[in-house]
Amino acid sequence: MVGFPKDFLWGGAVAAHQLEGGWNKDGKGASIADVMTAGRHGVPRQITDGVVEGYNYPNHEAIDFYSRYKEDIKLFAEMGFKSFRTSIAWSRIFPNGDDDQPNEAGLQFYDDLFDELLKYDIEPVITLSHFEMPYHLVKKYGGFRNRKLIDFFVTYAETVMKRYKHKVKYWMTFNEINNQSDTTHDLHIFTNSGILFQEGENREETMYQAALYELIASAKVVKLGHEINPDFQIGCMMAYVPIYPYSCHPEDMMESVIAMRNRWFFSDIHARGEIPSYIKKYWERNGYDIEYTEADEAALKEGTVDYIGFSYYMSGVVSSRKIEGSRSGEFKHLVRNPHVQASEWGWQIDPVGLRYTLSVVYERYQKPLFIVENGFGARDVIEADGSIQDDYRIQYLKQHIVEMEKAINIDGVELLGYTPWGCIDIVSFGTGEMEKRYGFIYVDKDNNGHGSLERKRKKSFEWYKQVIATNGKEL
Ligand code: BGP
Repeated sequence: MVGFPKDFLWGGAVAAHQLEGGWNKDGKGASIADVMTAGRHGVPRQITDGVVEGYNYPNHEAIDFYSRYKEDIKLFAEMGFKSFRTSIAWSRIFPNGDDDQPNEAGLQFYDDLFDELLKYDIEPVITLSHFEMPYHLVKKYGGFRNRKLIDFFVTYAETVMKRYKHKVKYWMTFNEINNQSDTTHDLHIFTNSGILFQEGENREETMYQAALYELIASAKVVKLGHEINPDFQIGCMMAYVPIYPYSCHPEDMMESVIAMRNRWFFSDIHARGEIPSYIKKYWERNGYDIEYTEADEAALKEGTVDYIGFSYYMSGVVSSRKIEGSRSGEFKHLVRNPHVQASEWGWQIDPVGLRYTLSVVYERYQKPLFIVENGFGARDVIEADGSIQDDYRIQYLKQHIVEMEKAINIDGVELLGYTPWGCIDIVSFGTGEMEKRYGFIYVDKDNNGHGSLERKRKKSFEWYKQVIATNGKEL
């Protein structure tokens, strides 16, 4: 193994709503995440109409990072983190999203948080919106179905980029912006764009309009960020799931190309600065009336990203024909890949797919890449001696790091860093539960919200510390 670049940004990733807690402390307003219930045993999370008194929302307390961040950052520093990805909770800064002035207490919290990271030479890597739009923007404006959201997002981004321009260099705009392309999944359009579908409306047309407004907002923020500090590195953030063809049948190959294109058109716009012809054709063919102006197109062109950030967890398989056991939905016919294992949640474990994704995406955009999420969610068990032997997580991460190294040294990919997801146990996005754990650090809290919140190092803590100390040479 040749190894990693000397300044490779090894670290970990989280999101404000999944770990901070303090959901309404010091002036913070309710966000989208604060009105979502916990899922249970495969039942999807429900979206409540505002905060229902007495309901035990999983994200309200989370793991109380809001008051324990110094203790947690000390643990990240012990592992040797070079970077730490988290998000700024938009509604901590603008409680309603359309407030005339920002909330100073919210701004001060992130000043203190970034100072604590910089004390240990840990580079903050900041997501501007990680499914955390102020809930008021949903109720009053209808989320990103309303063009006004562009200005609200730009004002929020400008406020924090100016405030932290000497503390934060790496930014990204919308977390997994492409996850909303699956319009069969209410949660993703709600968390990404603040949209609650209305009876009888064309869900896909609404999604494309909202997504385009988000992409315009993102481009405006990239341009503005470079004016605030030319050293800023501002990226997009995609959920990349490579979709393989079920067979070498030409129609299966074409189906896999279409499936990936439909979800990756967001990064096409982020990286190239224009609406791709295949999407315009698709809108035309379906009679979608998507509103945008020449000024919007100019904004897209002027606001292309500096790097492509993305999450990688799994790969998928698609068939152009319905076959035994296939599942239809966002893509024509999804099929289980017989060559790979799957997690308890059905996520197909495919380390080689990460190398494939790195190569394909780098060739497509020729921009630096940043893996800002990767990890293995599991029900960790505390042994009789108090230890947590998460060898399965070490195995998963090791296999993916091996493929990353090949992408860099064989395929010539420029990779900025690697921040495994949930570096400390946090609330799962999909389930709203604690027991789908990703962390190097265990947190004593169960699905019912019971526990001391005590932190414990898992076996993977020492393993990852060694990986970082040897810059990826010792896995
Ligand atoms: C991604 C989100 C993260 C994180 C991750 C793991 O979609 O960007 O917020 O939650 O998924 O998902 P889960 O927590 O459902 O296992």
